[in-house]
Amino acid sequence: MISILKLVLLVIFAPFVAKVVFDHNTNATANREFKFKNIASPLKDDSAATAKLTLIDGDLDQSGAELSALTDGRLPRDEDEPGANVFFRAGTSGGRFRMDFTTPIEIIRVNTYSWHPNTRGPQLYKLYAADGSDPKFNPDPKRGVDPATCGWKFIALVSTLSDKDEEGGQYAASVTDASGSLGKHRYLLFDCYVTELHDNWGNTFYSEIDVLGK
Ligand SMILES: [Ca+2]
Repeated sequence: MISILKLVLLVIFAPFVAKVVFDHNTNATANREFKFKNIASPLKDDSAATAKLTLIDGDLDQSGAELSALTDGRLPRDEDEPGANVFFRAGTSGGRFRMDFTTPIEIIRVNTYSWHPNTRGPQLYKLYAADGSDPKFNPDPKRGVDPATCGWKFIALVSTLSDKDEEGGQYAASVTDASGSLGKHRYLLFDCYVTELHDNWGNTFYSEIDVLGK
């Protein structure tokens, strides 16, 4: 009896921990279809396709694409195609952007795809979500403001970085939850970081973001 109660309490009060997995195609195996061994290729008609993207902080690189390229279902055709990827300006330390579904939706999965032959291939970002109902909700928290203090829920730290030298290629990261749902949210916040500080080329070439709703 006691153990059942304990279990129930554990389930009720268990901290929310999302599951993050990622897949990597080396430069030799990268392909135009973004076909991976364990993660599905990008979709055209997912919930992100009709979402509105807004820059919150940081500067996008002028040689890169507009934020809308992240959700248009179109993929870069080459390993170094700036105009088909979204990335923060060279020499800066990333930034933040928001995805708005207009109305709360049950989110099952968030997939992010990137492609570059070296240090701008891997991904490093924090993912937050919000339904917008918190009276303290700030839709535009700039760097220096912890989104968790203004109505956002921290979902996951996504890092595809490894100790191996081989950094370039295609990456797919996938965020899910063991319960089957990441929750009901209207907004996602992507807080993007550079993958290295050795030079000015650490901002990821993000190619596509897919959001699977219920
Ligand atoms: Ca898509």
